[in-house]
Amino acid sequence: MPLTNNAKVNKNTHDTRVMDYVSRLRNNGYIIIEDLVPRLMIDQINEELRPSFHQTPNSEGLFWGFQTKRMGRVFTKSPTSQALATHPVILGIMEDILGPNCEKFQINLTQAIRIEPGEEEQLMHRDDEMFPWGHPGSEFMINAMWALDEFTAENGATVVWPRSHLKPVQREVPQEELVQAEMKPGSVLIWLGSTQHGGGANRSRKARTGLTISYSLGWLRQAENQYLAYPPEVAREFPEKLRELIGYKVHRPNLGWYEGQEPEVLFEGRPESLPALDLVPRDVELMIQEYLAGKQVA
Ligand SMILES: O=C(O)CCC(=O)C(=O)O
Ligand SMILES: [Fe+2]
Repeated sequence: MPLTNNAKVNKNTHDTRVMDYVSRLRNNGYIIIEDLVPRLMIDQINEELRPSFHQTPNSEGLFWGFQTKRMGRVFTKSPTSQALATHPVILGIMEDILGPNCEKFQINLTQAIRIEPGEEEQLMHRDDEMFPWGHPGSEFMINAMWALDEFTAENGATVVWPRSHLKPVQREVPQEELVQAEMKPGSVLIWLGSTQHGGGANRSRKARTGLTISYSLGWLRQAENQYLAYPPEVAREFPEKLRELIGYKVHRPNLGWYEGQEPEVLFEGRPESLPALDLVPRDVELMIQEYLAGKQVA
């Protein structure tokens, strides 16, 4: 008998705004939500990230570029960015699309991306290409790119191929179908893991900065190793929802435990030995109870 919770129903919040975003996202493969957070919050995030950007060398790779800076561990570098990750509209969208295929979705990575002048257009790709298992129609992950700067066609706004999530992946893409996510700071571009896109070329004189926070099914490996990025002594300071999203909560049944317990026990120190617990969903617990009761009667 499988211990997975197939009976799970969609826990959508039924927020009509979220439902409208979800339907556009499913149709077009991407959406832009204008001004989702105030400009002041973005100013604060930029301020917090300034020293880290200053220290970070350019990325080195044909895919990640040579005139681009990329930084992980963003929640420690910018505490204010934590609220972007747990924004209720974003979580509502993730719950609706990823929720039905996992017990809980998770954060896949954080990356602040600064495309410097002179950077070329990134290879068009799907973010879910790292998962070597095609499963058309079900999304593994979804990406949210928060504009920390003005995103313009000239400075490298993300290039998106609308509706490409409905087609096989291809590198030569029809230029006339591409759109660029021009948006103001505080707006967010969201695209499906199966939507083809890439960073734009920066033909301006100023850098373009964005913050990606992506989410994935809770039973997949995360791209950015969240437990190394945020070990228990760091994560214990985070809000509870964020700790859960980065993985300090078991994905039931039985994925991600520490000594058979919820990893959050580590926030209280490192106990020498602990009893292993059944970490299964309630319906599985009931099923086991019923099975054992039936055996006793027989
Ligand atoms: O920087 C961007 O606009 C997009 C970057 C991207 O898609 C990636 O690195 O996977
Ligand atoms: Fe990407």
